[in-house]
Amino acid sequence: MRDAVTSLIKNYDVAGRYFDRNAIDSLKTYFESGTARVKAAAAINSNAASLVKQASVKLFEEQPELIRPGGNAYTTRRYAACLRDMDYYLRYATYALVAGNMNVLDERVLQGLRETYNSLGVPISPTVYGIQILKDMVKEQVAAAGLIDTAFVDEPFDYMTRELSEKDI
Ligand SMILES: CCC1=C(C)/C(=C/C2=NC(=C\c3[nH]c(/C=C4\NC(=O)[C@H](C)[C@H]4CC)c(C)c3CCC(=O)O)/C(CCC(=O)O)=C2C)NC1=O
Repeated sequence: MRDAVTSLIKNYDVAGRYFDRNAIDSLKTYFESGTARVKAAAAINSNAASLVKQASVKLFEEQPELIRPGGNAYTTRRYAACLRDMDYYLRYATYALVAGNMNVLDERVLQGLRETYNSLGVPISPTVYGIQILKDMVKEQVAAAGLIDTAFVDEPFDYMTRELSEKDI
């Protein structure tokens, strides 16, 4: 698992080089945005359960066939699995936000996920839509916590969306 700093070090170590101008600039950017990252994580953590709940309500309102007989989230067990997955996406997104690097998502969330979903018939496109709903709700939450620029919050959610959708749909 890597963060913005360890991944930079790794790249420069492989080349046997001291940090150059680019490296220093990216370190600066990372440390200057540090407080905002931590604030965003705090805003998410204190509302995680309700963010997941609200996002799933919205998903099922817009795509009610998911929770009807024949839908993949039909039955209490599968409904609960779906909410649990949304919770995973939210929690790992906060890790990636704080790390300033998406590596944790590759290693802990995305590896083998599409194959698992495909073999269980979990539909990718509504899942991706659920991740986007989560993103929008998180951004509102983070803005309400007083952060003005919330654009950086997009990255982990968009990353998971891209990686999940890539070779499928
Ligand atoms: C931490 C990383 C991690 C992830 C991401 C993860 C996902 C994950 N979701 C699963 C199932 C599932 N995932 C869903 C999710 C959904 N169904 C829908 O219709 C919706 C679109 C969607 C919710 C948004 C459902 C319903 C199942 C159960 C499917 C089944 O067993 O038939 C499974 C199969 C095993 C199980 O049921 O626990 C995995 C591994 N597990 C992990 O350890």
